[in-house]
Amino acid sequence: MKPIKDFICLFQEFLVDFIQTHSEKNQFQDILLYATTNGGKRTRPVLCYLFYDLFNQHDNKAVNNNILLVALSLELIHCYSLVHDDLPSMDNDDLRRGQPTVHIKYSEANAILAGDALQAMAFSALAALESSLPSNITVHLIKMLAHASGALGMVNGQFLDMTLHHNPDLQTIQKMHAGKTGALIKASCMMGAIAAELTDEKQLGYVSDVGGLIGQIFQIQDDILDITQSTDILGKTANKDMIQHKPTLPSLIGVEKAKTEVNRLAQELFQALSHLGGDTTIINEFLQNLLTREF
Ligand code: GRG
Repeated sequence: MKPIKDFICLFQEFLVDFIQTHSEKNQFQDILLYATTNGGKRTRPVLCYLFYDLFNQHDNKAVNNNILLVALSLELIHCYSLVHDDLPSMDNDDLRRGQPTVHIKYSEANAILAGDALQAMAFSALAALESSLPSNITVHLIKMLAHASGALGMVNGQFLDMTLHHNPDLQTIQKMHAGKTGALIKASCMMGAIAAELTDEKQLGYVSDVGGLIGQIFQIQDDILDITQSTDILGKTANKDMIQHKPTLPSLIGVEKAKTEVNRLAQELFQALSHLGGDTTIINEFLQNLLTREF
């Protein structure tokens, strides 16, 4: 397999090329490129690639077009969600990845349109798999992305977030997180495995467990970092949850207990990972890095 940083380089080139060939060369294309190439960590594409590589049985272990398309579909959905989340009617943020948010730089109407276009483009990326993957797998991937990103996944999580009352219980917060952040992260792991043509239900169940735990950890870390890290390092406004009186796990139980919860979930995660078999060294390393992330 290629080291993660090589995959990310290939992925960035592929993303730019896909956007340039799927939009007119005008200012709108510049906005789409701004929204997608302004320094994201590419966590979802990398997870997708790692799980693809773990289950890929073909001799050719090179990064191929198929996995780049699947990884791209996830990142396009993620970028659209960030552009819309930053809008004044949602989280109302001026800064993302250390730069002005899309609506600040290009206007609110353009940010809405860019999010819309990125969402549609994600499904074009998956539809392009038709010529090189069995059609049942292509349809499975399209259904999975629609489920994870739509009214049963990310959008519902965002709705719950926006309508949360002031004193939610832990269960409500967990449900909101599972939708808003967890659904797409879990889908990233699952879609990598499915693109590698994994069909064993038991194995897919383990991948789903691992993806679910990564999603939970990722969100709690995000909420801890919001409190403990500076705006400069985060690249987005720090202390946003407190300013907006948004209930999060660390605001409910305190930062130290939230860190203990991350450690507990991490142990569960590595336990679940051990069920997968195969060589999980690189996945382990990537997850260790994710656990100590600073932004
Ligand atoms: C607007 C439909 C709609 C959904 C928005 C993504 C989202 C749902 C809200 C963002 C709020 C937020 C900060 C969630 C925490 C987890 C998260 C998605 C963080 C951002 O993802 P990273 O850290 O971002 O992977 P980069 O910039 O690295 O791509």
